[in-house]
Amino acid sequence: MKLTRRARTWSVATAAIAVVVLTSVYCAQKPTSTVMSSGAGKVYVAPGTYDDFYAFMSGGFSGQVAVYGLPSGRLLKVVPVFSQNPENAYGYSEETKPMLMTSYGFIPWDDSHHTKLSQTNGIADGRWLFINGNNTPRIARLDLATFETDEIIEIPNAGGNHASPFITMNTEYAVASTRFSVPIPQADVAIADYAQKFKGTISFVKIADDGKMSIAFQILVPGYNYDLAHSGKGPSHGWAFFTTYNSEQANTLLEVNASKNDKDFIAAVNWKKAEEYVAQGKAKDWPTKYFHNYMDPATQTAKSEVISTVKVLDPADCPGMIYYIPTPKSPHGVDIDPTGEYIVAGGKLAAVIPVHSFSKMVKAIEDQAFDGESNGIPVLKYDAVVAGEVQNPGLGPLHTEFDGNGFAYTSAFISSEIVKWKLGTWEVVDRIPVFYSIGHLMIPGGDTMKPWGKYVIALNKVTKDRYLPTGPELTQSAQLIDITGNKMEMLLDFPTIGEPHYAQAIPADIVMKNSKQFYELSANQHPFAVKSEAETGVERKGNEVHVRMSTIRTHFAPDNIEGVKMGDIVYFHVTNLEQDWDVPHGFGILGLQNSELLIMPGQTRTITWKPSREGVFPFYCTDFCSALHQEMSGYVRVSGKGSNVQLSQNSRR
Ligand code: K7E
Ligand code: CUA
Repeated sequence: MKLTRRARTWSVATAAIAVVVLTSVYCAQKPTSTVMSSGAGKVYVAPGTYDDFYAFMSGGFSGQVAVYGLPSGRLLKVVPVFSQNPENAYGYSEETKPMLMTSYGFIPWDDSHHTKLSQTNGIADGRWLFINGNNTPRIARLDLATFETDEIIEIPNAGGNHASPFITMNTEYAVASTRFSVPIPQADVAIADYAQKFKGTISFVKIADDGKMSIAFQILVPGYNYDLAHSGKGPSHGWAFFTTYNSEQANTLLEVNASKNDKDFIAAVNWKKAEEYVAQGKAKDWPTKYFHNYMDPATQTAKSEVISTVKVLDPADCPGMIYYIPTPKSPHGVDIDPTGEYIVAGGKLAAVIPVHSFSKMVKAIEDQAFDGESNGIPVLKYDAVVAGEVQNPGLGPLHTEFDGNGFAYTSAFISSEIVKWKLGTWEVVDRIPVFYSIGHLMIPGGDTMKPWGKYVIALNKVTKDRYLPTGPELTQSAQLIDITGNKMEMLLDFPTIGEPHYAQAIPADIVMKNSKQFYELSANQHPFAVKSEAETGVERKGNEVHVRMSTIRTHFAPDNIEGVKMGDIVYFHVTNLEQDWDVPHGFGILGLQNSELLIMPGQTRTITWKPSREGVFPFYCTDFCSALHQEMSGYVRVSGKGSNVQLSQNSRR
């Protein structure tokens, strides 16, 4: 019976694919493979066994990070970063709301593109994951012991934090630059004055030994668009590289007006020199306002600091700090090979992939091999810096990663393929179609000094005809490709959350050994924490009712509360008394306007509720925690404003 049904499903699916193949513009590239292809064994992770890698994919406009296992493509967790998430009350609970505070107010979403793992000696170390908020400029840090967002810092003087957060090889800095130039400092000016009044900034965000971020300094740069970045490594450690487009400084119809110049630039920034200039007092303290939000580990509550000044360096005062490398044409990605010598640009409108040489760049600077300057910044001679050009690299090259064996892999957006080429000879040695319109690609460790290789993942923008249709919006998609042989081999398609721009992966054992199983109840210093049911209770402060509640399999304490009145705001401070792995409890009450709570063992979480009518309101645990989960419930009685029902509860049993 089962088999028959399955066979029928397959034949329907096959017929559907046949129709699509006949009608699709992509049909020429469509492979005939099915689940029975040779890739199946290579991605099969048997039930009860683990994947080899964690892959951290940006969620794009979902503002989240999605964690997948490789090679299976199984979704392990979605971590909310810039977006509120009612699944676990992130951004709704009183403890996490401050994480989303910015100088623009409370911003519960963002467009996040680039995940970056912390590094030690140029190798991903599994401590933290960083990710940018593009729209409201921010950088977040996730703690990989808990897979939770631990810190978010706002980037001032920026008009979109796209080229971010590109970590230096010992996690000294996360570098970031503004995608859009804007008046800096912001001002009410005519948009037509773009070329005179708009500027960009490049920011260096210092990362302390405990992970804490602070803005060390910013560099004021000409008003181009700064697209992507990578920090140097090995010999190029101490430098960071940023692509630019719109060196035309157009402020309208950029598709035409920012595509005129044959070459734009890669900005090469000597940040060690910048540090010296800061130490010499060359930076000016500019008034500004930005938020720095971080989890206080003792109370498990996010705190917001508002910072009112930032150090700004002007290249005019700082010779030798920044150079432009001419690069065809409107380059998107800039990627540094594992040796730190080659600087690969993804010139999305260029016919070749230009590869610059770091050592030639240093020599060109010594020799003063300049081609004039652009808005005060010296422009190096292209021929003095370029190491080679990859011919026939596919149309619309965007991003490059490396396998550590001397090969580079570049995504080509327009021709929907990954092109493999050899560093040094620049010859293309293999290419594979991807489905469709690839943006980033990712090799585990593929932008570090020690790629783990094995796979390349294509992160695709379009999936037309690859999956069962789901209405106007189709799933986003990743594809897993084996790169262990001479020829790339397509293994697996799997859907992703949001739009995955970039991703990073790391061997599982580096991360899983640090994984936290629960929070120590004895270390919980939350002001409304309870360590036992004896400490639970209710308290009125004006129209605020504070409930100190505990939860443990399989009851709440208290579970009957009376004396709440219309006009009150009830704060449910719920402590999960469990000290065991994988036993969160939930909390929801009829008519709760914001979100349920999900409370990890040992943690205290607070949600507020404003009763909207008189009556008796059930609350219950939302997470099926035990055989008596359905019994985990209680009632709150809400009386009229003038009622004389006394505030009471039944917990101290
Ligand atoms: Cu190419 Cu935002 Cu890194 Cu997307 S970006 S693809
Ligand atoms: Cu606790 Cu269900």
